[in-house]
Amino acid sequence: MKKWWSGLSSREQLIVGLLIILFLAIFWRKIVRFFQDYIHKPKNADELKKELEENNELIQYQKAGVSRSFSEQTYVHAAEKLFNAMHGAGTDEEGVLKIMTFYVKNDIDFILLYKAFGYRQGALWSSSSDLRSWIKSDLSDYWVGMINNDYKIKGMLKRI
Ligand SMILES: [Ca+2]
Repeated sequence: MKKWWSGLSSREQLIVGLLIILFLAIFWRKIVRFFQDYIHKPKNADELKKELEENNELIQYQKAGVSRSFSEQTYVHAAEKLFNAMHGAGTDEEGVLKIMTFYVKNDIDFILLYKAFGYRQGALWSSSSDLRSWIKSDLSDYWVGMINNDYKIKGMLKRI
């Protein structure tokens, strides 16, 4: 590789360099997306379903007469939206609040969304953390309070 590179004239090196830059510029979003997916490994609805079948807490709530508001696929989708709203520089606080209150109408919904989010890494060098940690580290107490207040009003036991 090194030999091949030094065998090129400076004009050829320039052209190859420009082609590489052009390639990166065109496919940058896809490359980033590939690594993001690789890092946080989004769940699919079937994986979530399997995980929930063995969840004792969920079973307890179901016995108490609480039932889910949406399908597994919806929570997988909502978890992706949450991740996109918090991930990277800046955070869409209002977006997070909307998702956390619209898709969570009871404690079972919270468990489904929490499980769908799973443990995610913000960057290659950071450790993965759950939905609670993500929200607490990305949003101020004000926004966390708004979400928790909504849960309190709904008579839920769960809090961020
Ligand atoms: Ca952020």
